[in-house]
Amino acid sequence: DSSEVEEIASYVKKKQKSGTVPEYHGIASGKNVIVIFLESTQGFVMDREIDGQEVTPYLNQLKKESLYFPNFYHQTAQGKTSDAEFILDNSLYPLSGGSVFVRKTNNHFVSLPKILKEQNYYSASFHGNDAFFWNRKVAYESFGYDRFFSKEDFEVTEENSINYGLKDIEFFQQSIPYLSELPEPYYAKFLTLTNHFPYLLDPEDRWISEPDTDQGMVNRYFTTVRYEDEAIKTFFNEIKGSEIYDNSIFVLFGDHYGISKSYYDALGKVLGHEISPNDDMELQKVPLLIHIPGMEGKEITAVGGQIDLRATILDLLGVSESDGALSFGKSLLMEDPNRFVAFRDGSFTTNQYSYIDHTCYAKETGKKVKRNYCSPYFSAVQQELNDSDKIIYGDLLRFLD
Ligand code: GP9
Ligand code: MN
Repeated sequence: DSSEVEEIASYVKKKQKSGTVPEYHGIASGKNVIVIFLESTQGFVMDREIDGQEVTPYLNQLKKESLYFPNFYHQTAQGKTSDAEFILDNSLYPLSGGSVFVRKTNNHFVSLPKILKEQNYYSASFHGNDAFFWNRKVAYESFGYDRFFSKEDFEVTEENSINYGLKDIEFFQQSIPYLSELPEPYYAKFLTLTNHFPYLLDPEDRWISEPDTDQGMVNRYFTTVRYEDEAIKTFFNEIKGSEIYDNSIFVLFGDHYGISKSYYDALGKVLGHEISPNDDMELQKVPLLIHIPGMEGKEITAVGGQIDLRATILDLLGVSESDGALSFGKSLLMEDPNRFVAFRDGSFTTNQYSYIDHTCYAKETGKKVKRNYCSPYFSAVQQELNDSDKIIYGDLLRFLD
C-alpha cells in the first residue's frame, strides 16, 4: 500500500544523497539525449584485436573523447533487450521471470519519457524490427513515448536486412531524416540489431577475419560487433557538423551479454584463459560511453549497473526526478565507495568483491575469500530486489503520484 512505497522511496532518497556532489551536474542542461543500445555487446570487445585488427576501432576512439565507464555491468534477466530498456527508463530491477514489457504494462510507471516531459522533452524510440516484438508498442505507450519508429517506418528489403531486421548501417541512415524532424529537446533511443545471436552477416559486411575456435557462434560474434562499430561510425560521421550533433549528448551502452556460458570453452580460447566464476562476473561488464560534444574524455571507474543510467542522465541534465518517481539507481558521477551492483539472481559485485553462488571472491585475485567481506551487502541487495518486485507486482507507484 502507500505506506510501503513511501518507505521504499525514503530509502532510495537516502541512498542517492550519500556521496559527493558531482562536478558534472547540469552540464548538459537542455540538450537532446540520444541513447544507443549496443545489441549483445560485452565489455571484452573494447580494445581487443583479432589477428591484429581492432574489433571496435570507432568505439575505442570515441571513448577517449567521452566519459567512459570501464566497470559498468548489465543487469538484465530473461527479458534481454526489453529488460535493458525497462531498467534504463524506470530504474527498477527486471523481474526474475519473463519481461515487464509483456507482463506488467498496465502498471503506472514514472518512466524517463514522463520525467523529461515535465521539462518539455519529446521522446522517441527507433528500432528496425516489428513494433510488437517484446510488446514494445504497448510498453512504450505505458512509459510515455511520443513516437516509435519501427520496421513499418523504414524501407526494409531483402538486401538491407539480416537476421531480425534492418541492418544497423541502413537503420541509422534511414533514421537521421526522422531524427532531424523531432521537436527539440528530445530523448531518442536507438536499438541496434545486427549484432544479435546467431551473429549472421553478409560477406560484404565483414570487416575483420574471424578467430578460429571450434564454435562458429563465437567466431562470428567478433565480426558482427565489428560491423556494429562501423554503423556507429557512420552515424556519427553523418551527423557531425549538423545541429543534431551540436545539440545532443550521446549515451552508448551494451544491453546484455552476447556469448552465453555454453560457449565459454571457445571464448576462453580467444581471451587466452579459462573462464572462472569470477571471470564470468567480469564478463557481465558492458561498454558505457557518454559523449558530450566539446567536452574532454575521462575514465570514470565507479562500479555501476544499468540501474544507475537514468540517475546519471538526469544528473547531467540537471533535472531532478518527479515526486512520483522512485529510482534504485544512483548517478555514476557521484563518488561513493560503498556502491554495489545487484543482479537478478541475488549475486552482486562491489569495487573489491563479487558474491557469486553463495561464495565471496576478491575481484583482483579472483580467489575465494571469507564470506564476511561480502556480508555487509547482503541485506541491501536482497532488500532492493524485493522492494523493486513489490513495486512492480503491487503497482505501487500509483500511490506516490
Ligand atoms: C529484437 C531485439 C533483440 O527486437 O530487441 O532482442 P533480444 O533477443 O536481444 O532481447
Ligand atoms: Mn538484446
